[in-house]
Amino acid sequence: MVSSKAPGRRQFLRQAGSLGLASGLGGATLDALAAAPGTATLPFPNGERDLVSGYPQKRAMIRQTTRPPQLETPFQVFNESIITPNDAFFVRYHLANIPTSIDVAKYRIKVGGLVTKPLEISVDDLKKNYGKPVDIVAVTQCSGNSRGFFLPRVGGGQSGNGAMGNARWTGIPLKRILEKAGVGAGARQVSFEGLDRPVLPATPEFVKALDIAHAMDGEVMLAFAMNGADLPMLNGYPVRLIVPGYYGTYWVKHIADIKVLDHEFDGFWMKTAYRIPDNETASVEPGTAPAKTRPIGRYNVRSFITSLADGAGVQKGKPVAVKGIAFDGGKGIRSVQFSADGGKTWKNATLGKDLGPYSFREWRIAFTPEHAGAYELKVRATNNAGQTQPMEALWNPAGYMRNVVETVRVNAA
Ligand SMILES: Nc1nc2c(c(=O)[nH]1)N[C@H]1C(S)=C(S)[C@@H](COP(=O)(O)O)O[C@H]1N2
Ligand SMILES: [Mo]
Repeated sequence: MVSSKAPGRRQFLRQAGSLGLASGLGGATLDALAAAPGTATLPFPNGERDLVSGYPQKRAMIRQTTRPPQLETPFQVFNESIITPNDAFFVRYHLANIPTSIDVAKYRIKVGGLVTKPLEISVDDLKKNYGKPVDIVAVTQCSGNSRGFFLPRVGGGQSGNGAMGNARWTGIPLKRILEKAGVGAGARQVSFEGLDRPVLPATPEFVKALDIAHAMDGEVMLAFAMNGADLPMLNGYPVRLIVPGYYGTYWVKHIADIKVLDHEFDGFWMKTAYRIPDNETASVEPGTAPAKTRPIGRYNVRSFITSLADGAGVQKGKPVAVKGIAFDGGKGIRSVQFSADGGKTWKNATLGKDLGPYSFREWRIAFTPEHAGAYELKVRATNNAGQTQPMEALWNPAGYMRNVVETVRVNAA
């Protein structure tokens, strides 16, 4: 949870207005735009962060890094709505040379490699010539979401739980595009690259790849809208890849190059980075290294209490309406259980509206603290495959795929 000296709404509006942030990044440097008006404290040692207003198309966000911009969503946003608003959606980049304005008239998505008919697709083309656009509600979650909670601590961005978001994406299934291009026999993978570039030539470009069958599954898509609006610049304007159920690393932003390959792609961001222990739980004994790794894949099951912050006070004898969110990698959430006694006993929560298997699922339950004192509230979700969250956190050296029953402590008086 975030305890913040957040700037008031009025102050934020004044700052945003004076900087003229309505469209694009306007050539100003991002660091100049984003003054540091407040602080947020993530609940682990060294969790102090700037809470920054002024990033284009963004409300006050928790800044993890400046160059490239990495912004985390303040956790209370997840209690406001099951869909994460575009202006609160987290931002993650690897390379500092990111696009700050894009001329859509000139923008093209190149489709090449092992295809019979290479394509150059404009945004207009994509919207008009590839059939009826489809909608999917899907969570984007960074592999390193919640990394700051790993014990022993691990290197990398020390995120709280806000490197995730849930949006309604509109676009064209990649399958239709690859079919039009004509995938050659012997195709193994498809690689994806955006418009961002490294600052130094020695840094590998950010290129990701999916197996051909996955790329053609009809769900992976090129999205041009997010929650009914253009994508914010920092979330991949004008078009990004959507890979439902898979960690955010595959959701390439400002997509520019799609290549069908006759081999397994072996670039840095597949072969070296974003790999997990190659076993069922994607984990190893804390402090040890895995013998074998594989590329990161689908989300595990997670659930959170969003309506109560750790350390909150509640009233003895008075029912508290507790709510939160749950999600998984695409099987869908079957049930959510809640415990008010540190996990000794559990009750089923009521699930909210089903927005599809890739969406956040809301849950609710009433809890009455009968006596004064400390309560350890826990939440545990189970998906339709019977997978759930462990009581003890799983560990891996990269701090990916945080997986544990989450706890919120409250005091009744
Ligand atoms: N072009 C580009 N796309 C990218 C990245 C990047 O560095 N460059 N980072 C990926 C990672 S690791 C994540 S978690 C998601 C984050 O998406 P968001 O910034 O819209 O929240 O974008 C993915 N797509
Ligand atoms: Mo990520």
